[in-house]
Amino acid sequence: MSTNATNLAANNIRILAASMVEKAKSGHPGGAMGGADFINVLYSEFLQYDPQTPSWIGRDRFFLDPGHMAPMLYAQLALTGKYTLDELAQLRQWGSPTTGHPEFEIARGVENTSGPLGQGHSYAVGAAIAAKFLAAHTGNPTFEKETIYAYISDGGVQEEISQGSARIAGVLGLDNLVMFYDSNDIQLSTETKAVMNEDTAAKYRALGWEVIEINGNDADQIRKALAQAKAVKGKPALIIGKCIMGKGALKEDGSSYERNCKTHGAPLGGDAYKNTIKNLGGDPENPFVIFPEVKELYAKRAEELKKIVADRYAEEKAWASANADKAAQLTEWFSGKAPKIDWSKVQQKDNDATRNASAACLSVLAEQVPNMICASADLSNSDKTDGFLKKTTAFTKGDFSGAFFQAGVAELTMACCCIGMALHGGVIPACGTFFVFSDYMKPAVRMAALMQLPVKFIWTHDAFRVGEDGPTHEPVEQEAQIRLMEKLKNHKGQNSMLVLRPADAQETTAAWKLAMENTATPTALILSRQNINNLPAGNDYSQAAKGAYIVAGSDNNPDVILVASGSEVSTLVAGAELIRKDGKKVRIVSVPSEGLFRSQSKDYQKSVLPAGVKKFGLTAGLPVNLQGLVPESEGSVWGLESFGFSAPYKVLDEKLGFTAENVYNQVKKLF
Ligand SMILES: Cc1ncc(C[n+]2csc(CCOP(=O)(O)OP(=O)(O)O)c2C)c(N)n1
Ligand SMILES: [Mg+2]
Repeated sequence: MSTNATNLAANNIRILAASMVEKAKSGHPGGAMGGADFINVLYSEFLQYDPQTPSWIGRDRFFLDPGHMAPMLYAQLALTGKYTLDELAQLRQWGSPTTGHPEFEIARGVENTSGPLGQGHSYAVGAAIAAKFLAAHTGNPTFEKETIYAYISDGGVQEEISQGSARIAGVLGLDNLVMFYDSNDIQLSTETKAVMNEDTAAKYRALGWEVIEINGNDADQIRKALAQAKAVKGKPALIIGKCIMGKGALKEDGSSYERNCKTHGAPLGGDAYKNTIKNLGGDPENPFVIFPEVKELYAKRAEELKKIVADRYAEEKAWASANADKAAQLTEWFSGKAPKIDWSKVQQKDNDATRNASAACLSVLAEQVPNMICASADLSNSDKTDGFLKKTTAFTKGDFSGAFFQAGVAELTMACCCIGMALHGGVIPACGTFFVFSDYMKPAVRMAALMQLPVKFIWTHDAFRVGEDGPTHEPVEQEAQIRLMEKLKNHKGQNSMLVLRPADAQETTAAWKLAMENTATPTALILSRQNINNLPAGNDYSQAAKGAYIVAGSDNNPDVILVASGSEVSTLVAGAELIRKDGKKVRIVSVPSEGLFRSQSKDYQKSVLPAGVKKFGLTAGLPVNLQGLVPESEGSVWGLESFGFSAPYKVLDEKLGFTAENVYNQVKKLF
């Protein structure tokens, strides 16, 4: 590789990145300019992808963690033809594909949305797990050859999630993972030394990584380090590149503008910009240009890739013809279509806790969905993901023949790894923990929703009825928080998430069916720890698919409609008995998902909850959970207004008013 052309290409990336930000009058030039040498060597010499088929399943994947370095990625992808120069010039503008931070779009070579620091490189860990899983479960040699690259910066290393991701990558010996750390000693508001003085290399070595330290602006050292990192066996590799923030930048007086916090998040500005572009060999009046030598460099790489990809396709084809069934299955897995499941195989016990009912579903899913991966953050026997685990084995270093991912006590790491698996494609990830700890996962859930990834979140111990553990473990406001994601629309105009809180064991099967059929967004299942009485006999559970429905045994022309989700529905059923004794007719509505219900026709919504009929809602969360369904003018909602208290749950039910008697008393007040 000609060093001149390589360095020229890196400068070309710097020119484009600085110019995008200058034109947008907003953005982050400094980091992008520092990282240009690495990304350029990676794309011009190492990354294996098919320029014609960006979705090729065996491609290497590049996960960017610091999304603020978007201009670096866009400039790089312009050199490989995925963005036009005009598109670069439209950075951060309405309707432009060059959004402020990169947004997941495989066709353009953007493997993940990034912005919240720390998450991006954790997706890479999940993707590396998915590749190992697919290699073990299909035998297709292409997955053995795939390398997952991650790019992390000081901010990502400082984020706590880096500890969890590095631990997992080390424990599982993910030698298909190569991470570059852009260590430029500068961050947004300070130099890094003001906030970190750890020995990062020693830290990652202690976590089981191979660590290589280089000058991150030296193409030759980058090249050698990448070759060395790719060859490492049995552990992930970290290349720590000392990079120069704002490399090549000059101030308006012509002095150096390198290693300066000011270049982190603002245009270089005026004469500083002009001096910088000239210094890098560009024309400030016409900066959106790809130099002929750089075009040639990438044309040459495109030719090399043709050969590389042709060989890989031939290898995949040979495997496919020798393994026709598996090949057909693999195509199905990567189609993203919902798997075919025989739900009649699920055996539910009467009056069971919905977490147990979920285990019954997971047990069948483990048998019937061979590309499903289930995870737990050290609670598998309590969140009942062990229903899945009992049918398989957990991943260990060198053995990915099972399908369970023990994430350890690291909920955000677990969620991000599952997102990474979904981004990789070919697998269906699910993960479980206590609902109260969904708080530790929320930033990842939001990203899964933004990226429209069908990750399944299993949250058990759904209410104050975890009583003995006390208020630290009692979810109260969590349901209200997560249901906000049902109200938020994604870019396709769909509810950004499906959130289901089933009312009994059978409704849990219906909820899992909806979760598995939902390939468009993440799904949450909110499940009880305690046993719940079955809904009345004859209940038509298929109606759960409408988000809310009239429970069997309801009276026609009701005087009052009782509304709840989850275990509170059975409390309403008990309360209805008392209300009927007063000669009133009662309807009970189970609402596993208000979001789904609001997506039904207005006629259906009105038929279930007609206006003008008195209503009463019961929720073990904040009253707001049901206030959209029970207008103040028509009734009242009984909910929880505090963190909860420590006591056995039956005592809490009494003290907090979650009893048939209180339902009766509250409804009586409406008349
Ligand atoms: C979770 C999260 N917290 C805060 C930010 C805001 N932020 C963006 S970049 C940055 C500093 C990053 O420093 P570094 O990673 O070293 O990038 P560099 O300045 O070197 O480009 C911060 C705090 C963010 N994007 N994500
Ligand atoms: Mg930095």
